[in-house]
Amino acid sequence: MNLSTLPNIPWEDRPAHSHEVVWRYSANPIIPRDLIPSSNSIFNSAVVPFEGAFAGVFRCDNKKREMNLHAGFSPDGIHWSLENDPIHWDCPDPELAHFEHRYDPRVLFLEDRYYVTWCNGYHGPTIGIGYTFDFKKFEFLENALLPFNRNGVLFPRRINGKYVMFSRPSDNGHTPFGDIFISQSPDMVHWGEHRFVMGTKGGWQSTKIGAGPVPIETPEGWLLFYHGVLTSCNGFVYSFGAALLDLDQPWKVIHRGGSYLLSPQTLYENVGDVPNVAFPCATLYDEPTGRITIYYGGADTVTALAFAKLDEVLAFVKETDDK
Ligand code: BMA
Repeated sequence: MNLSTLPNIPWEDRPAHSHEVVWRYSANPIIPRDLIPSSNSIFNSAVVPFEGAFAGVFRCDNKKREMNLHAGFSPDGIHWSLENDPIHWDCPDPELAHFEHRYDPRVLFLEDRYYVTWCNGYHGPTIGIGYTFDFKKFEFLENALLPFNRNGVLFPRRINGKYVMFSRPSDNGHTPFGDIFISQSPDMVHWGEHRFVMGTKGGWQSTKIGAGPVPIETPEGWLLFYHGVLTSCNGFVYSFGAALLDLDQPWKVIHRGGSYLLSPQTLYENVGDVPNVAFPCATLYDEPTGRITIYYGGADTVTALAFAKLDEVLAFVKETDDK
């Protein structure tokens, strides 16, 4: 088996005093809200290895407070240059050019191209799917599902011949509920065979949950980082945890961590346009070392990094299992 090798991903060892399974980068946040002239905030964004370096799709809310997606490039995954103008999507059907909002992108390389999924405004939020080969020219494929839906996240390969995607049916507002489902497709356009994966639980994940980064394939199952929301006296609190799903039938949960892995506890997670949010949208994984780099949005304002080791996350979901 070929190991997926990414020796150049951002990395920092766990601080000596820390017992955390997921620990933060000491120089967080890596992307400030005003990195480009047009931005009010840059957060909940996704990155992939690209041409020996890194590329990504970034959620930038502009100074009109429109939510849109921008392409970006980085030599090291930490220092980013972002396009000041949003991505232009080529749409074969002009109906798809309808713009309400685009946010919370996920990106992955699948078969021969980089696919992007995001929360796309089409008479309410739903899941948009598009692709690019070079992060310069982007093609809109389809709205995968009916509104209202969010957190569309593709698996990085076909399973039993089909493309597979997580999503989280929702409402048209700041949804006070939400469980994770899977849908399947023969062609990336027509989606069906929907299956329930998992729902809310107590505490940090009691209001709603949603898939985070593209899942990581391990010999033991698909490792999914997902966000969980608690409703406090002061509003929603977004943390994230992890679960392990069956390789062939990924709607079957093998283990589900009972505690969060990271909850908003630092200034850049607690203070911003939406306080108390840590929202992961991407990971980079180096299989030989087991290193995982997690990209997450802080307080709907900035982009931050956290780190973990695969074996420790797997041990965590088993030891704290609350399936
Ligand atoms: C969700 C999404 C996320 C955001 C979160 C907290 O509904 O809009 O982009 O981070 O709310 O505001």
